[in-house]
Amino acid sequence: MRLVHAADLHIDSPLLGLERYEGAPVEQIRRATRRATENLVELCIDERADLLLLAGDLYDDDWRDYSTGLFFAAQMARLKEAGIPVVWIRGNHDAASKITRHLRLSDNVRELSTKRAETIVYEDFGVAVHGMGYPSPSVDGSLVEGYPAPRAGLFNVGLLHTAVDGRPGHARYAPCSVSQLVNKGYDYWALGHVHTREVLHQDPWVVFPGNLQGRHMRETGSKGATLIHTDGLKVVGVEHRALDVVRWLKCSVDVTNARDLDQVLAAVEAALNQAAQAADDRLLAVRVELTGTAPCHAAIVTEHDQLLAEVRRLGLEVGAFGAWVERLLSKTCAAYDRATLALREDALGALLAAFRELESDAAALGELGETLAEVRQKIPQELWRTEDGIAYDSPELLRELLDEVEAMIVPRIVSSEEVR
Ligand SMILES: [Mn+2]
Repeated sequence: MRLVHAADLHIDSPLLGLERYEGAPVEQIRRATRRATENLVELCIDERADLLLLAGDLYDDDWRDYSTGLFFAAQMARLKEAGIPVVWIRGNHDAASKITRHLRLSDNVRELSTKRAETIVYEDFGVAVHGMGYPSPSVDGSLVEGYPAPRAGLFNVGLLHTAVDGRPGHARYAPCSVSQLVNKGYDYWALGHVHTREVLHQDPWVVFPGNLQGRHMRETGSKGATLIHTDGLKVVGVEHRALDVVRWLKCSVDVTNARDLDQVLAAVEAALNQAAQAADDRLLAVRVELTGTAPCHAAIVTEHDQLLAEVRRLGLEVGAFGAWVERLLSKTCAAYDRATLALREDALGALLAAFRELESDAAALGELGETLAEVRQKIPQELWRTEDGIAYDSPELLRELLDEVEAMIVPRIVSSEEVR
């Protein structure tokens, strides 16, 4: 028997952080969650799955119109055509109280109650699915105790949307422990909610398949569904199948040997091609980070806009579908010896000495912070009054800023023959 387990489809979720620029593959990205859902249906059909399990958050939010529901209904009808049943529960994103529009789905699809845990038995292939959906977006108590006892002689599956005992970045809904799940006596726990794939226990299996399609830079890497192979009541294989159409990733490029921007671009091009290959030529959504002690550090810093446009141009050509370049971060250092330069008895030596003095002098740092606080009153609040806004009174942050400023100024002063 083959079961497919997916969760967190988030159909029609807007992928975040996508700045529009000329040539950017905006349309492919906009449809990504739908195309990943189509891939899920194709996986079920190709693998001749006996059952598709969907563990919540099928929809990202209340539908803007019926298009979202019609899309999903069409996919369910394809599975009906192939004779594949589907069982699903609601999660925090598509809780009963949240979704105001409704569409009837084909009769191969069953939704488990949001009032109490219940069981659906598939006699023809010997599976009992137990589960309960979210009536409202926040379910703070544990649901596991209310789940029915396993049915003897059947393969028992628990369908549950939960953060288990807590996962970073995920609201702590329907908390429970892994041992609680294991002790329930089911053969497989098909979980949803956490977007990173994770196998929490084997035999019995407790699995987060991860979401179907990454939605922003914190959801990098391969995304998809879990395919379960069983032999009677025994699980003989559990495998991840990639179904995403846009692959988010951070691409770090070491440009230690780059003497000019042409060489930087050659290194970026090679890295992007490698990344596209590793992603089986999917469309990439990529953050490029330049690292290393680069002889052309000054050009990287001063020509940032030009370099970003060039990297985006490279992105248009990479792999079969190209790459959308989210950001270009320059974390390179200048190839000069700070200690030697600081010993010089000229303006540059004095400047470096001043930087060093400032960094180690708490009172001077405080004064600098006060000066910057005055500047702060002249800039819009949203630039600093946020969680990752600039805290001018933090000595660590001021030291970091000084390092950045030094890395910007010094390479411009040191003549090219002095840069080693
Ligand atoms: Mn969720």
